[in-house]
Amino acid sequence: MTDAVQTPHVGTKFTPRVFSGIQPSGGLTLGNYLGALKRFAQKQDEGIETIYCIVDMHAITAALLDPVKLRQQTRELAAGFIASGIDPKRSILFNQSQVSAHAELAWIFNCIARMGWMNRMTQWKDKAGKHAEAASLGLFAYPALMAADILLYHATQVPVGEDQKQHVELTRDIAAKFNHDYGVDFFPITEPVIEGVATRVMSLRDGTKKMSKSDPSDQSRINLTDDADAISAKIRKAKTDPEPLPDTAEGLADRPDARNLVNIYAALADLTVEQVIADFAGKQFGVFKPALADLAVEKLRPISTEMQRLMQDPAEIDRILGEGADRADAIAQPILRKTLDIVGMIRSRRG
Ligand code: AQP
Repeated sequence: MTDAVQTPHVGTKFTPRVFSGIQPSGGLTLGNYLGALKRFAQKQDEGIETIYCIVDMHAITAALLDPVKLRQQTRELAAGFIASGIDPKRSILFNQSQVSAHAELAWIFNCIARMGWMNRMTQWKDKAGKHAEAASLGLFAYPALMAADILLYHATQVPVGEDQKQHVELTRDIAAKFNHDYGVDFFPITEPVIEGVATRVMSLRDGTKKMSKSDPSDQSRINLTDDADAISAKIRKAKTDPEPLPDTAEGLADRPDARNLVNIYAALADLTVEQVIADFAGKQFGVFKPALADLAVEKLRPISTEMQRLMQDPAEIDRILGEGADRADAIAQPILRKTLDIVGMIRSRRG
C-alpha cells in the first residue's frame, strides 16, 4: 500500500453513464437550474444513461434541518427535477438515503481519502470558515460521500457547476488510489462536465459571489418558485455599474455584476455572450434589465407552474422516488459487493 495516486486515465471498459446530484438544503435557484438541471435534461435527451440523485444525506452536513422541512424540500426538489425536463422513466431519479450502499461505500472511501486532501477543499474552507472545530465530521467528509455517490454507479461523467469541479477531481483521486492500492482497474476515472455560459451564476447582490440557495439574502437569488413580480423586482434591483453595456464580450472582463446578468441572459436564451452583446451594445441597464426580466419570467414560469402542480400530490412524488431508488439499488448492489470483496470483507449472509 502507498499514498501515491497514479496518473488518472479513463478506463475503457466503462460504459458511458451520467450521475449528478443536488442537495435539498433549500429551494432551487436559477444557478441550480442553469448550472445543473437544464444540463441534466440535455444529457438525458442525448440518450446516455442518466442517474440523478437528491442528496439528502449531504443536506444535513452544514447544519441539521427541521425534519418536516427536509422532507418538504426533498419533494420540492424532485418536482423541480421533473419540471425541468427529467423524465423519471428515462432517467433514474431518487433520494440518496433510500439506497444505503451510498453510506457503505462512503465508509470505504473515508479510509482511502487523506486528511490533507479534504483540508484543501475550498468548499470545506468556505463553509466551515473560522469555526472548523465546531463543524460536523460529515461536512469534512462530504467529498468522500460525493465520491461514493458517483462511483457506486461507475459513472463516467458528472455534469456540475464550476463550484463542484474540485470535488469531482477528488473523486478521481479516490478512484485512482483505490485502483492503485488494490491493484485493480475497478473504478472509472470520472470526467467533470462543466459546459456552457452558466457554469457559475453569481449573486444578484454581489457579482463576485456564487448565487446560492443558502445565502441569507433572498434578494441575492432567483428561486424557481418566485412569481413573475418577484423575478422582475429582483432583476430590477440587481447590482450593476453605471456604464452602458460594452461593444464586445471582452468589455465585460472587469465588470462582474454586468457580466453575470449578460451570462444569465445568454444561458436562458440559448445564445452566446457575443450574440447578446451584439443585441445590447451601448444600451443602458434601464433597457437591458426589463428585457432580462421578461425572458426570465417566460422561461421560468412553466417550470414553477409544473412544480406547483406536482407538489399537490406528495404521495406520487414519494412513489417516483421509491421506484427510482429500487432501480438505483439494482445497479449499486453488485458494485458495492465487488468493492467489499476487493477490500477483503466477507459477505456470506443469504438474502
Ligand atoms: N450559482 C451557481 N451557478 C451554477 N451552478 C450552480 N450550482 C449551484 N449553484 C450554482 C450547481 O448546482 C448543483 C447542485 O448544487 P448543490 O445543491 O449540491 O450544492 P451547491 O453547489 O453548494 O449549491 P448551492 O445552491 O450553493 O447550495 P448550498 O447553498 O446549500 O450550498 C451543482 O452541480 C452545482 O455546481
